[in-house]
Amino acid sequence: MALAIHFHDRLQQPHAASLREETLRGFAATPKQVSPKFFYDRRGSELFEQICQQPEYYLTRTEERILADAAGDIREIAGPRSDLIELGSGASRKVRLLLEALHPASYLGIDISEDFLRSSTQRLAADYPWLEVHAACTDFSHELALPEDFASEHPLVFFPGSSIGNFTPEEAAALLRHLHDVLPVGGGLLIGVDLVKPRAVLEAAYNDRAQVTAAFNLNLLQRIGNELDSDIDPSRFAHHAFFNEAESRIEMHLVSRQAQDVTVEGRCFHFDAGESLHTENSYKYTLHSFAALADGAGFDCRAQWTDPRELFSVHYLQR
Ligand code: AVJ
Repeated sequence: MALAIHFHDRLQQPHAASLREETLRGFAATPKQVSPKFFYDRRGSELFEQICQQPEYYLTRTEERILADAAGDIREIAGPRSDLIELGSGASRKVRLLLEALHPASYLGIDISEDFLRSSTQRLAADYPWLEVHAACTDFSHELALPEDFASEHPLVFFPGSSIGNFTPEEAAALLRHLHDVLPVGGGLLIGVDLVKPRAVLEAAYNDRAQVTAAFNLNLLQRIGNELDSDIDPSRFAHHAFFNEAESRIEMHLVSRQAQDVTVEGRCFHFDAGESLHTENSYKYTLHSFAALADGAGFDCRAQWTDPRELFSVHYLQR
């Protein structure tokens, strides 16, 4: 049997070019920074899957539990749906619960990591022969362009994993507003959002004992070394992650272990000893603060689910 994946190359982004431009711009900025979207080359996507299995990283496990428990509710409140669109689909594990609960006719996975997207959508197509599977490799952080032959009257967008946390609240509001505007009336958004909690629990999740998160963070430098003309040496940097309570976000940094000069694409950048390269923000919301954000973007907040410890939340928003 042929597994027909509709792969929408047309939507592809010029990755190499944007990595080059954004790295040069970020290294020249004060403080130095690079966008977390560049974590996800193949190795980075694999490391992220490993992070999700670490005992300290409660997010994935808890979200899966919430979705499994809420599947019946979700079917009642959000279903029936003809098309399911997943943003940041990664390994596409959690969406299986929704595919089984909602039984949509088609699925569109959108992710920035191309080969990861290909293999995970292929597995979905193999496991769900009744499902029409589409894949689009694109950076949806600026604009969500849907393939033309994916016109959908009853779409449900699934945005799991608290990936919305990578955006500042202002950017998150703009992204939600954009999603609201591209959805037809009645269209739904099911979104996973990590919650504020005691510092020790948050910081442990981003400083796992097996140091997978450290490897994930440092892999960004490896990627810069692999894909760009650069002499950057990851062993000269250290992983640093902490909760910035005033901003309600985990921050991840790569701290220069020594004073050093790094060359990228013919340009030289100086790092002082202890100077940091800011690689990620992961914002944490309360049930109330997220509902207010969604409401401000024009959505109708129809339902929220959480776990007994209120570690994580899933929200159903409707246009
Ligand atoms: C995919 C953005 C939700 O912020 O928890 C995991 C990425 N970074 N460990 C998160 C991540 C470090 C993750 N998100």
